[in-house]
Amino acid sequence: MRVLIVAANQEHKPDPVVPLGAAWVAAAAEHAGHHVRLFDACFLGEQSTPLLRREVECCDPDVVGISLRNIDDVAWPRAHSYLDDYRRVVAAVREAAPSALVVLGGSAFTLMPELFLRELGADCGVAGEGESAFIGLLGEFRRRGVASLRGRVIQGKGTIPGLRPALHLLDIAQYYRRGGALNVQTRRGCAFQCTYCTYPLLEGRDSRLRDVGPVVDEMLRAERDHGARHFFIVDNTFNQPAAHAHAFCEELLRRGADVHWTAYVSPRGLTPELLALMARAGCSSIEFGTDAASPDTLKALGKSFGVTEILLASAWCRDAGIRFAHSLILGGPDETRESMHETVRVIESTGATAVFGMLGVRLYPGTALARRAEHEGLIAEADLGLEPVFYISDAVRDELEPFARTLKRRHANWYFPGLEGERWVRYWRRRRQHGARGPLWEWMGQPEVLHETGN
Ligand code: B12
Repeated sequence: MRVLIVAANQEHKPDPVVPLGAAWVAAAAEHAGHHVRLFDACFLGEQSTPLLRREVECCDPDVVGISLRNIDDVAWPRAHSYLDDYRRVVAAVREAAPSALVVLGGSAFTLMPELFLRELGADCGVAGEGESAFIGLLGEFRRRGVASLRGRVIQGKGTIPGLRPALHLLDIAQYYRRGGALNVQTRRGCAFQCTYCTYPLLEGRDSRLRDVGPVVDEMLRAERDHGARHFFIVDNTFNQPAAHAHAFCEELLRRGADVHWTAYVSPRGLTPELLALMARAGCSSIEFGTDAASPDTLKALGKSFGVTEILLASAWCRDAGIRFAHSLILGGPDETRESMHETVRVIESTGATAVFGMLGVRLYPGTALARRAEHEGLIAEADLGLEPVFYISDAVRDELEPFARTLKRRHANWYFPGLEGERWVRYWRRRRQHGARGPLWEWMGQPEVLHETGN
């Protein structure tokens, strides 16, 4: 069959990111013998809708799979929703190919599948891991047509051994030039119990590891074909299980890979030995999903580590020469003025290269925090819709934004997505044009950067 995969994401903040999920699903369909094309909206701006319409008209697909990555940017108090973009995508597809089967998938879709199906008027969708499920769905469509699929949400589970993301269908060179890194996945699954977090809902709780050989092959192939030497490891937690992280680093060293990479790391179970090994294997920076650094808020967020681990992990990064960022959630459950100040004091003391501050917590159905919000009378879990609703502790509601603005003035390397204008974007774009690679926050604290961005 003729299959068109549409990667609908157009967000460029903090960087344009390769639509890896769409590329995996496209690879699965190719592997099953279908004729596959991939339409990527990322760099097309306002032209994307007419171009998509033309693409659909000309390739006349039997099935159009649309990958929805983000629902919104989670950036209180100025959260931006991507829903209108998605409406335009589906409308263009429907107009140009009225009889094609329209299938939704991706992380945004997985979080609220029924709502997306209804809101966008698609035929059906795959929630979760897409590869095997999408092929199964194509088979069913071929055998029985649309009737048995209409309105269905299929729970995806399982990938195809040996499959590689279909990067040849994407403009990888442009992603590397404008995004500064390519992305790679070494494992799926999250067993942590953070009360607000969607990762177990998206990826499942059980850990599925890729063989490290093919992962490193993928990186070296990107280097050979596109000169790419900077990578972002998209694993929700790179160092769980630690043995896999060790194996990945050993493989990079064994193959003599001369690459730089960034990963999400948890302070939980981290050791100075692993950090030193990561540094030798090219890890240049780490993002910690720290969230808070006061015992009460860490507990309310269900974090699996304490303040001591945060301080140790930071000190070990400094020793290993790895730049590191702490990502914080201020104003979430059980937050008080005291706990907020405590978090800030601890994080200031870590000497982090950068700090990202999210304000309040976006609520998702299926999380412990959504149940708590219902219990507290904020909103019924069933009423959580596509427009973002944030949990903000009453004790700090009024002072949250002014406090964050004070922090932003005090620290030029603290970044609050909900409070930023276009200053950093302009600066980052300039750096990329001059060939800067890797995450741009790696430079955030440096004097010349502060000067240039007008802090
Ligand atoms: C790594 C990551 C990042 C990195 C990306 C780095 C990089 N170079 O790639 C960084 C830090 C830059 C980042 C930024 C942002 N992120 Co982010 N990120 C993630 C994370 C942890 C993994 C994404 C990933 O690559 N997964 C691996 C791929 C292979 O999986 P996948 O895309 O889900 O695809 C699978 C399935 O979804 C499905 N599928 C996908 N497409 C399709 C299509 C069809 C037809 C089918 C059938 C199936 C299917 O099959 C695929 C393979 O199994 C997810 C959370 C998570 N655990 O998924 C959040 C996540 C995607 N991010 C999210 C958000 C909000 C953002 C930001 C907007 C935050 C911000 N304000 O800055 C930005 C947007 C950036 C952008 N340009 O779009 C949200 C999106 C949901 C939401 N609330 O809207 C997520 C889900 C986290 C969350 N809060 O729940 N992110």
